[in-house]
Amino acid sequence: MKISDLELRTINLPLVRPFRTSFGTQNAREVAILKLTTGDGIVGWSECVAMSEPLYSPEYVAASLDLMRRFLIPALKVAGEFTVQDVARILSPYLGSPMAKATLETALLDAQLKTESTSLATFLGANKSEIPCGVSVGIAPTIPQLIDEVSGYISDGYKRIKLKIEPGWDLEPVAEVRRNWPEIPLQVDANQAYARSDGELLAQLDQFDLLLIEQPLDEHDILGHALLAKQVQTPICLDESITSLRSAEDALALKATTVINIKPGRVGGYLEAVKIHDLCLSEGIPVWCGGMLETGIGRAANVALAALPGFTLPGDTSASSRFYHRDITEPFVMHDGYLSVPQGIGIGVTPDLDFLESITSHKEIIDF
Ligand code: SMG
Ligand code: MG
Repeated sequence: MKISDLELRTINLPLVRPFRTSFGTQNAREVAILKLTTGDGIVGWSECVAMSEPLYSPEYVAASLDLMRRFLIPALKVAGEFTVQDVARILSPYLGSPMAKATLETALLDAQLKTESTSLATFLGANKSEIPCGVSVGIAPTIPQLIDEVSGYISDGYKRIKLKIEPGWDLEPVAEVRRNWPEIPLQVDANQAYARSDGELLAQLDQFDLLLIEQPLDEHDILGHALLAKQVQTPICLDESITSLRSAEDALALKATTVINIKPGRVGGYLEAVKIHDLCLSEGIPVWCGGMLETGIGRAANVALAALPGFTLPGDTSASSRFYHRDITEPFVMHDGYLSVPQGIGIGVTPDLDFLESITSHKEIIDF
């Protein structure tokens, strides 16, 4: 494949309600969107999952854009003609920034699959045409407000609830949700907010029959997670710590995690995500697809990934309406708690260009 030009843009979408996690509150989603045109005029789309600020990960929107512009895109220009399988290797001299790398690889993948008339789901190895959906619920101002929000999601049909927790917002909200819905599959996500010394506190979550505790400790604290896993009965699931196949292998070997949250952007793209899936499938480790408040572009690709056989737990693959009044693609609408896997070629969706233009704050075209 030969690239003719790339269009990088930044858009801003308001959230339907503030989303509070242990590291901050978000009221809107700033997203970098990439449009890639090949020499044959085939267009590929992708989005960068980096957030506006380096709070979830070291990467953030402006940094990803800078890296793409300054290093990654020039490296692709030098490479000239290549396939999507070559992209990670071409970009590998530049350290870190898996989200920027995933953005480039995914747009190329969309374009390449369009030329091959194949859907992303088929290409990745999906064996389902619909996937069960979970929803991630932010830290609420009060417990009654949390119960109200969860109640809405349960009426919407969500199959699994994930509660964001932090010190001071853990045992009580989890107890109340569990009391109201004794049977609902429930899990929690701390986004690194606890310390190794919090083992006893976290062990008290065992009584609520949770599916897992996601990323309780610092992303670099693999040993801490392994020690914690001996102290709590609830499975530990790593998110931020898993940045590659190798880091997944290490965390599994060290027994720091027994479930993995796979986010393609965090691991450098869908090809690496499939490798982690394959490793976990062969080792009997359940995986699920994480979410980064994606627009329809990223959501389409995530839903395809979540349709692979090893994704045995519902992911943070919610409907467009979970975060957005209006999505940039046809909205993802849930039916009985399931989303349909896009069947079209490539990622299977394209954005509404007029709407995209109306919410664009920055746009640049890079010729090859
Ligand atoms: O897209 O449904 C979604 C968001 C899911 O909680 C979610 N993501 O740590 O898993 C996580 C967070 C990262 C983004 S929080 C701003
Ligand atoms: Mg998480």
